[in-house]
Amino acid sequence: MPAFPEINAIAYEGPDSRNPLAFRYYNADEVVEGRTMRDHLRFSVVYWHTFRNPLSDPFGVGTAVRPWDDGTESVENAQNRVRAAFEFIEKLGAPYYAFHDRDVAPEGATLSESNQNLDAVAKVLKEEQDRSGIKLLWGTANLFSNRRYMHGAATSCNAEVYAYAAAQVKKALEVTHELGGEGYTFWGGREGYQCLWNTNLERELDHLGRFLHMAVDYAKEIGFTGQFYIEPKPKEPTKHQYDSDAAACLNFLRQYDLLDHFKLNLETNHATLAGHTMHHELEVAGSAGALGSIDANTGDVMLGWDTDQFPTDIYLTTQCMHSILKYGGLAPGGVNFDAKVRRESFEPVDLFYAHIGGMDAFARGLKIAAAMRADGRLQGIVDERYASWSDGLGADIEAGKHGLASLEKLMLERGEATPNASGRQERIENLINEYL
Ligand code: XLS
Ligand code: NI
Ligand code: NI
Repeated sequence: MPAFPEINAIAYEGPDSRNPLAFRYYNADEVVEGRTMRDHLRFSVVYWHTFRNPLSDPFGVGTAVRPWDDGTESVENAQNRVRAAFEFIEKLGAPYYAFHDRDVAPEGATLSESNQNLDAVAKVLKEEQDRSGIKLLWGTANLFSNRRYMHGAATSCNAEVYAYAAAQVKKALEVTHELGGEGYTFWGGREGYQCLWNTNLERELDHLGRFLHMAVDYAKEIGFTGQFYIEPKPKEPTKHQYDSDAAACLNFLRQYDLLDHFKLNLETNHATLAGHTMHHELEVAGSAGALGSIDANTGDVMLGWDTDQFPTDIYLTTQCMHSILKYGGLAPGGVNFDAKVRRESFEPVDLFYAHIGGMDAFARGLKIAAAMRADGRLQGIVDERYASWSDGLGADIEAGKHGLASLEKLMLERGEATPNASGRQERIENLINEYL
């Protein structure tokens, strides 16, 4: 029995379409800057929000209606859910998905039972991948929901919990590898602190560094060559998470000699929780050569938490795609919709509306960013702003031909530095609006 019997494959119908179950901008085969939209955007559906989130909140129970799900924690239900999930992803036309170990399979009474459950469900994931051609963007382990992880996992004060987390990551890596996963993500669920008085910060960070090295070593051992990611987030559920933003992650990776093995998976709502824009995070990661993948969502300006809404703001998606094109694209990463429908949007069809909207918003962002780059006016303003670095003095400084003394000598002769270029912010902001 199909899970979505009334819904056919979502087609591209163009901007004039009034069909809410069609794409108006995402045209998978359309070529932009020499690559298809499919290959630029590499859309991915997340298993946790789309198939496991009951749409509860701290004040109320779940509201989601999911006719294919019998509500039990049985392996059989988990296997049936996989078939529903792949029907959804296939009808949507997204080439990828992502999961946590505990989203796809129920946790058992012991670690070995949990591993067996995961194997039983991974078998169906593999069948469905082979049947549909849908691929795994990245896998991850849920090291935050279970009670044992109350103090964190790789930064827990309890060595036995650390060992359990290591075992869980080992298994999740094996399953990700078996399923041909193109990446593996570490999001620091509870890796942080609630209270500094009881926390040995130095020790916790050392443990985390060691943990990630163990994952890198084990990946090598089993021949997993996918990309490792760290996903920054400043807080929630902890008061402070160690991977607080892109800059903090880069510093951590550098300190523990992990930068060769990791890139960043940036999430919009995490950026804003950190007091940054997504644009900022993308530029920080991109300029360090560490832009890996994105968790595409958005927050709500009126709500201060990780609301994980679907992105529909064209200005935001244009900023994202402009930075992504600038730094050479996302592959093997992708645009992963780590987003959930609102609690009031409880019907199955809402999952389609949500993803279609996000995909169209990113397709538009891509086209606008590509048009801005082709037209070159923005780049022209930036080039002009930095013109003094292209030859003469600036080029000599960049080439390392100067020290403080030679620069002092020069400026004593010249007497004053003259401002030579306006920032042109307002002109640029007007220019961007021309494309929208
Ligand atoms: C939570 C994170 C999480 C990661 C995967 O805020 O976004 O969903 O993406 O563990
Ligand atoms: Ni995320
Ligand atoms: Ni999040």
